[in-house]
Amino acid sequence: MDDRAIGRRTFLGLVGTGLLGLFVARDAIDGVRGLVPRSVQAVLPATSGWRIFTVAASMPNIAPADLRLSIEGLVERPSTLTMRELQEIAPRSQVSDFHCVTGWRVEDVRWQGIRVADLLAHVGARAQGSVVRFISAEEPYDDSLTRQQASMSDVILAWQMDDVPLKREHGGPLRLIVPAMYGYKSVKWVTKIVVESSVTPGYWEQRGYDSDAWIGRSNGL
Ligand SMILES: Nc1nc2c(c(=O)[nH]1)N[C@H]1C(S)=C(S)[C@@H](COP(=O)(O)O)O[C@H]1N2
Ligand SMILES: [Mo]
Repeated sequence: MDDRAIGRRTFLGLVGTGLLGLFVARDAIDGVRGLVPRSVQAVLPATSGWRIFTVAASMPNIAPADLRLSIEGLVERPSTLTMRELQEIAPRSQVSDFHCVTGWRVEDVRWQGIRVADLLAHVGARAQGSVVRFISAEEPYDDSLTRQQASMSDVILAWQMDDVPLKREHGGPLRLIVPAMYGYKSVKWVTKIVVESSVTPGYWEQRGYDSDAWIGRSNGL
């Protein structure tokens, strides 16, 4: 059985069994906060502390070998990179905590990926490019960081989590990680990056959340 089959069976299994109950539970919690729409699905894994969030009816299913990351906009060298090409640029490991704005967090997650700053240097991001937008294969999810935020040393595009290839439900093969900000900035299933000169409000910003999603300092709603 290949990875895709496992992924699909796991997902369908979750849909078939516990998801309805979880919808109800989450609607109750989010009703208090009054914001997270019903379209958001949360699947609760047994003990890990993670909740799996998606906004579309099904998760993208991209094998690592099929990944094509395009980087365009205000860059000297617009590029489409394979996973192998991406992994050869400047791989880096880090340990960081992950906080969702709805209150859960996971501590000491081990990530491997590439610093966004290194990737921007690789494609020659231009000085006028003051905003970096990350677009998910899961439409219509996207989010942006200022160039300065994107250049923080722990902002990475990750392909490995806790020593295994990033799982599909966590945004594999490639997701953004922004440890200093709430999880909604950490776009899963990233397939496109655009360097721009002004902000396009992201999926959650269009629904009222702060663009500067600093943990403990942003609106959190
Ligand atoms: N494409 C996509 N990325 C996403 C989301 C999503 O629904 N779709 N949810 C965000 C939110 S609110 C959080 S807290 C984290 C959750 O990561 P996880 O699903 O790996 O637990 O992913 C973020 N990135
Ligand atoms: Mo979140």
